[in-house]
Amino acid sequence: MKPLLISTFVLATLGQMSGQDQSAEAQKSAEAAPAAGGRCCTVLPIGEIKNPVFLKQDIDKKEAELFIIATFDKSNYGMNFNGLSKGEGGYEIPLGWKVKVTFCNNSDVPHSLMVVEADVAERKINLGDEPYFDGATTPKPNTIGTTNKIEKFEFIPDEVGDFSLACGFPTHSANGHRIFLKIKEGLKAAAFVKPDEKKEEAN
Ligand SMILES: [Cu+2]
Repeated sequence: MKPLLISTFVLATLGQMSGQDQSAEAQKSAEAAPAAGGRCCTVLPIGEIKNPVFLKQDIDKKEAELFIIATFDKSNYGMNFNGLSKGEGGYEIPLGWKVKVTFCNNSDVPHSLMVVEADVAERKINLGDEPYFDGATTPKPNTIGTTNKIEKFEFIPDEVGDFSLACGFPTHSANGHRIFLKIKEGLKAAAFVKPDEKKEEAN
């Protein structure tokens, strides 16, 4: 019985390896990603590489500037934005503000960024190429993705609700490559919220 068991195990292992070429590749690339803020440091304000700024805002002008980096670190196999994934953490933006996004992909794996409804981001395998708000996406988010390129876009959310800043590359968002975008009425300022700061920001 023993040799049979061994060969079955080997076959199973081999099958698994060939079937997972892509994710192994993704993982390898994620592991090869530079330290936080590394290759994408040019999208961050000068001097802020060690303590990166993910949000700047002008309350009088009602403008928020978001700096969002795909594969910021190794978490969630690199499928993270600014080190956050699975909708745990993200941005809160007051209704009607202008949102300016600077996006950079810090890995060789294609990633993109688009705004969709939170429940869609969580479930849908292919998010399509139409963002929820006009203009709220990198170019062709579900086909090209972007690799080592800085993309800028802006939009004005005109509806309150729970949205996601999600990676449009097929399967990524459902696998956690998304952070939240909450559009709120009566909010005085925009916020970048990490999971452990949730309570602090809730006011
Ligand atoms: Cu992605």
